[in-house]
Amino acid sequence: MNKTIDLDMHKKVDALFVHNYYEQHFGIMQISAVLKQNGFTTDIAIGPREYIIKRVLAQKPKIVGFYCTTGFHHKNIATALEIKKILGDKILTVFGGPHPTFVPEIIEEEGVDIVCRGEGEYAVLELMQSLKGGTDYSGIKNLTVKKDNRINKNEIRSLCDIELLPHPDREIYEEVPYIYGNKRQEVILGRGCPFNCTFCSNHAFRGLYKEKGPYVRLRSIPKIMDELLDVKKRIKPTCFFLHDETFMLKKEYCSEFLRTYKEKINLPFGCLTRADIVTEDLIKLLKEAGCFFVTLGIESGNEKIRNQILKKNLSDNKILSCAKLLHKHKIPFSSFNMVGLPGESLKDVWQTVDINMQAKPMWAWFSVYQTLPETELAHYAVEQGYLEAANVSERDATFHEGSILLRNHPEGRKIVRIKNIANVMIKFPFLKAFVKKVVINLPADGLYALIDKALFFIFYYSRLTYKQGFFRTLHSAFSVARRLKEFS
Ligand code: B12
Ligand code: SF4
Repeated sequence: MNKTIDLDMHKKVDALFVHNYYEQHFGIMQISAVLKQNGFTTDIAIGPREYIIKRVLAQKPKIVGFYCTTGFHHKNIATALEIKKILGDKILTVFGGPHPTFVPEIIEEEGVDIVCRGEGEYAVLELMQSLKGGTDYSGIKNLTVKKDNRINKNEIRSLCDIELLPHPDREIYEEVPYIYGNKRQEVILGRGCPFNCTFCSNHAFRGLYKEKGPYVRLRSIPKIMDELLDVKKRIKPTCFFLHDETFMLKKEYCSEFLRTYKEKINLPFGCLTRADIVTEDLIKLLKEAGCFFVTLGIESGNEKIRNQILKKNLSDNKILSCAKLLHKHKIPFSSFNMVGLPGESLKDVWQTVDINMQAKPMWAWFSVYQTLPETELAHYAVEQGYLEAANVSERDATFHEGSILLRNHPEGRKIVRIKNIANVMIKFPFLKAFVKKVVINLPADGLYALIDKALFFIFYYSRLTYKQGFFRTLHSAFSVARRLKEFS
C-alpha cells in the first residue's frame, strides 16, 4: 500500500478511531454511527504506530479514540503519548473498550486524556458536542477525565436502548478494502451474556452495570433484517457470522429469527452457541436456515476444572451429545479450548485433547489462558499464588505461545506443544500414543507452531471465509498474518 496516496485520500475528521486487529469492530462502528447521525465526521486507522501518527497529523481530529483489550494497552498508550508529544492540547486521546473499563487507572499515564468505562455511544457524542460548543466536558457520565491536573471519575450511565441505535457504520472501513469488502460480514444481534464463566469478562461487565438496566439485550428481528438487507445490497457478502454468545437462549426469538432470516436474507451463516442450549429441533432449524458452521466452548476436558474452577456449568455428556447431533445433521463445528489454566496439570490438558477426540470438531481452537482484569479466575490465580496481582494485565507472549502463568509451570513447554499438535491428534487419533511418548519430548517448538498454523488455515480459515475461493482465502490469510506481524 502506498501510504502517501493513502494519506492524501483521508480528509479532515472530527474523530479518528484506532484498533489493533484486522476485523470489523462493533463498538467503534456503533459509536461512529451515532456521531455521524449527529453531524460529526469519523474515520478509522489500522496499522503500525508511525502510520497512525501520520493519519492523525493528516486528518487533524479533535479526538483520537483507541479501542483497547488487555495486553494491547501498552502499545496504544505508547502511540497516544507520541501523538500528545507532537500535538499537545490540540488533541484529546480517549481510551475505551474492556481494558480501560476494568483498569481506568490507565488515566494516570501521560498520554491518556480520557478513559471511557462501559458503553461509549452517548459518552463520546456528549464529548464531541461539548468540544464543539466549547463547554466543560469533565463531568460526562462513563468518562474519567484528566484536565487541568485533576482527574474526574464520573458515574456509569444506564445501559442504552440498543433498539434506538442507528445501524453500525460499516462505511468507516471503506478505505480498508479487506475489511469492508470481506465476503464474510460480521453481525451482532444484541449485547450481554447471562452466564458466569470465571475466565470471561461478562460477569465483570454485569457487575459494572448493576442497577443500570437489563444487561442481556437483543434487537428486534425487523431491525436486524433491515440492517442485513442493507449490507447484502451494498456489500454483497457470501455469508454472515453471528457473533452473539447466546442468541439461542430465547427459543421463541431464535426460531423467529431463523425463519425470517431464511425468508429475507437466505445466505449461509455461522454462529456461536453453548452445547447445553442446543436441542435437535434447534439444530434442524439452524440447518434449514442455512447455518454452515457453529462454534462452541469446551474450554477444559476435566469436568471438575470446567465446572468448579471455570464455572462453565456444562457436563461432558452435554458436550458430546451436542457434538453427536451436529455430526448427525452435518453442521461442521469448532470448539474453544484453553490450556495453562491456574492449577492445571499435564494430565488435565490431555483430557482436553481426549474430549475433543471424542467430539471430533472440524477445528479445535486451543489457546493459552491469559488472565483478564476483574474476572473471578484472575482473582483466583492471584489468591492461590499462581500470579502476582500486578501481573494480571501483563503478557509475555501471545495466547498462541505462552503466558506468565505457564512460565513458571514445570510442564509449561510440553503444555504448549500439546496445544500446537492437538488438532493433528484429533484428526488422526492413532498418532496420540506417539505424540505422548516421543513428540512432546522433542524441542521442535517452531515446527509444532508451524503445523498448528498450517492446519488452522486448511481446516478452519478456509471454512470461515466461506465460498471466497482458494486464492481469495489465501490472500485474506496472508493479509491477516502480515497485519498481525505489524502489531506484534
Ligand atoms: C466479537 C469479539 C471479538 C472479535 C472482534 C472484536 C470486536 N470487539 O468486535 C475478534 C474475534 C477479533 C476478537 C478478538 C479478541 N478478543 Co474479543 N470479543 C468479542 C466480543 C464477543 C464482542 C465484542 C463486541 O463487538 N461487543 C459489542 C460492542 C458494541 O461492545 P464493545 O466492543 O464493548 O464496545 C463498547 C464499549 O466497550 C465502548 N468502546 C469500545 N471501543 C471504544 C473506543 C473508544 C475510543 C471509546 C471511547 C469507547 C469504546 O463503546 C462501545 C459501544 O458501547 C467480546 C465480548 C464482549 N462482551 O464485549 C469479546 C472480548 C472483547 N474479547 C476479548 C478477548 C480476550 C479477545 C482476544 C484477546 C482473544 C484472543 N485470544 O485472541 C482478541 C483480541 C483482539 C485485539 N487485538 O484486541 C475479551 C477482552 C477482555 C479484556 N479485558 O480485554 C472480551 C471482553 C471477551 C472475554 N473473554 O471476556 N474479539
Ligand atoms: S457463555 Fe461464553 S460469553 Fe457467556 S460468560 Fe461463558 S464464556 Fe462468556
